[in-house]
Amino acid sequence: MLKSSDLLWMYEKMLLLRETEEKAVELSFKGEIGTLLSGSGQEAIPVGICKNLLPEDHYAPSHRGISTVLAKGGDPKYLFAELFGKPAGYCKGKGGEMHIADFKDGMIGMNGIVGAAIPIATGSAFAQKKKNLNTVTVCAFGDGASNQGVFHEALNMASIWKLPIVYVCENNQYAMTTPVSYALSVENISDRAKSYSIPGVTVDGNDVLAVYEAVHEAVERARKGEGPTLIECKTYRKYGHHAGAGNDEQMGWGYRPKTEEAYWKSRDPILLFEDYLMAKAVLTESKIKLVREKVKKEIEEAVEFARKAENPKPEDALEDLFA
Ligand SMILES: Cc1ncc(C[n+]2csc(CCOP(=O)(O)OP(=O)(O)O)c2C)c(N)n1
Repeated sequence: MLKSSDLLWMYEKMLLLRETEEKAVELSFKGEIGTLLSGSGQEAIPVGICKNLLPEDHYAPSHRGISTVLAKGGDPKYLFAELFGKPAGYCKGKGGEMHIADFKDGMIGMNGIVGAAIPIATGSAFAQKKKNLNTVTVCAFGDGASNQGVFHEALNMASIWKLPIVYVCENNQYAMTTPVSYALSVENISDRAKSYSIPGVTVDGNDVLAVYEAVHEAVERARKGEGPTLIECKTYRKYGHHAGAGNDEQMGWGYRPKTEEAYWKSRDPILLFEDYLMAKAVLTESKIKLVREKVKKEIEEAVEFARKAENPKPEDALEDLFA
């Protein structure tokens, strides 16, 4: 049972993630950072996931949503430093927006190759089981990634070995410009769980509490040694495939019906949660204002930290390389 303090933690985290995504889009338009794949609009998923995780649990987010690092306990200062390509960043500025890892917080890494995090996360769960750690790994990926071969191989292996892993599909309805309705052989991505004899569930990915509850059950199952679960979260990305400079509109890609965009805009996960918390008297108008201001300030300070951080040295360019 979640307490008011838990609900407020989730609300503030969602705002922190949103503010980060929106700030990154703004910086990209200004040319201060490069183009990015934004997870704005999908915040309920990483927050619903991470509320269930301990610091020592592992989380492998998808390539979309730089801000997911913050849900697992990351610091916006080092995140923005990474986006600015500065040595103070999580990966010394060499990972950039799609390859952030923060092992200290159990963030085992984003991945620019669609689906590639799925076997990596499965390996993490295998190690956790072999070492009897009683920890779990959560792996998030898109609908497109669930059509990759590694998805099927990994789920099969995780099932036969009863690995402590939760697969979370962030079904935002499109893989670049391909609608999921075209690319999927089954009605729901969670239907695929049947083939691997594991539980599969579809939830409203814009409802942070629905995500939290589904992941809660799956994490408990994993900790008890009962193996993996596949959770599909139906959601929508606020922007096109690319956000900021070089976005889909600038590329001339128009593929999402305006009525569809308007429908999902009306189901913004933060506003839905705000309405719920107001109805439960956990939030008030004045508290909302305070939290929003606090989060904005934290992000402004993080951006300032990143701007002022030392630039990389040319002689360090070849460090950290291996082949
Ligand atoms: C193996 C591979 N193929 C193609 C790409 C190009 N690509 C980058 S993101 C993307 C779409 C991925 O869609 P999905 O898995 O649904 O995630 P979403 O971006 O919608 O969150 C593609 C095809 C890639 N990065 N890696």
